[in-house]
Amino acid sequence: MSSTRTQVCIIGGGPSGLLLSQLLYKTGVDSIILERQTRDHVLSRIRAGVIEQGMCNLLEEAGVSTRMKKEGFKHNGTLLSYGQETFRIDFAKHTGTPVMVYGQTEVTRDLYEARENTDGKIEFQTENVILNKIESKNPFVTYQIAGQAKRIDCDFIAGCDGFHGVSRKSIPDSVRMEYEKIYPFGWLGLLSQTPPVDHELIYSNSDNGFALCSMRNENLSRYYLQCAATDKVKDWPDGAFWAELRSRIPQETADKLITGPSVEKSIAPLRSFVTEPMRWGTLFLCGDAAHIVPPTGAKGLNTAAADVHYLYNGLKQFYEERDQEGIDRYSERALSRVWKVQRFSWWFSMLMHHFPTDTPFERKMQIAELEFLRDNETAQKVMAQNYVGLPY
Ligand code: RFL
Ligand code: PHB
Repeated sequence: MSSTRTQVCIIGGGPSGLLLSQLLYKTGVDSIILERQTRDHVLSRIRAGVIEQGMCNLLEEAGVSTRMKKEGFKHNGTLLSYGQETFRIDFAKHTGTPVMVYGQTEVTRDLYEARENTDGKIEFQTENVILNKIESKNPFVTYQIAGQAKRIDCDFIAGCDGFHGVSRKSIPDSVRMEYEKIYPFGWLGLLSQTPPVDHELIYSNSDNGFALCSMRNENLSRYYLQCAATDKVKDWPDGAFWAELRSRIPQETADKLITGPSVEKSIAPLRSFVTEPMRWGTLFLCGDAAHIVPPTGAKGLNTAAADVHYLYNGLKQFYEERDQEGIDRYSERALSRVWKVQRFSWWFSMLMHHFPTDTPFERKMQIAELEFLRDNETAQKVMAQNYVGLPY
């Protein structure tokens, strides 16, 4: 078995793992990333599109914000619609802070390039990753690449391997608490090389269900439809998608919609999930490995970045000052913010979707809440503060 040593072994080469590795590199801490897939596979996943200011700052600190600043779009508000009614939540007025529209795929590409330019160590196509002795001072990770057994000894392990990874399950069942809510529908996403229907995002609650009009750039649009949890992509040819989208947005907007062939289409389930604690011995969970939010409000990637912020600062404090306070309080700090973001994503999801069990009363409640939000500046401010991102 070939073996090596690093300070922090990072499981997962998605945005959490890459950002943590790049920030650690900047502060002189050595890490190795183990990624189950190929680089191309990771970069083929179309996911989040909205980045909070806090994450933008972290990307800047990591030295990977040049392209985002050039090609990303600052949004100072978002539109909410129900029936034929549309109103705007003004981020600039209520918080003084915009959000950045720049795809997760691009963030990940920038991070891979930065790691490659600085001789970052990333092992792709790792199999059978096992976390060993995580409760001791001498943890190690074993894995295989193309059948060859390998071992990494380290000080700490960062579990950045997403919802289906191995890290979370390495925390004993007896200490791990999991909180979950499954929503009885999914989101069908479509990417098309067409100009966005509006210069801002539109979240729409219609009689036919939820729809979202989003974008990546002037000629790349991302649209979503609430769909049945059992639907398959093949059930939704492009024509059916566009017709359904038109029926779920106000007529004025539907009239402006420019359609075209899809370049990607996928269905994501909706789930709220949190695991506690986020640290066990030398293992620290980060991002989707520890929690999932429904995408309403675009918080998945941003919450992953907030975890990276707390963990990176804790590790920096440990290596630079030999002070354990940051790592000892990592789980508590991260979870305090995670639960607030869970609340916002849950609230916004409940407000905007149709639930199969909804009675006409629940529908009336949604409309009353949307009208309250439309007319009440304080409610708009609360929404804006959550949408642009809670402080770290
Ligand atoms: P990721 O991106 O899932 O990356 C984890 C990485 O770990 C690898 N991995 C392993 N590597 C080694 N050994 C193992 N045993 C491993 N098991 C897994 C995986 O291959 C992967 O590369 O987690 P990370 O880095 O924490 O980043 C989190 C974000 O990706 C996530 O929060 C968001 O993308 C969530 N999300 C969305 N968020 C939004 O804000 N807006 C969206 O529109 C949006 N759409 C989505 C999404 C998540 C989706 N998933 C997870 C199914 C759409 C989908 C389909
Ligand atoms: C996206 O553009 O993919 C996106 C934007 C906002 C969301 C979810 C997804 O709330």
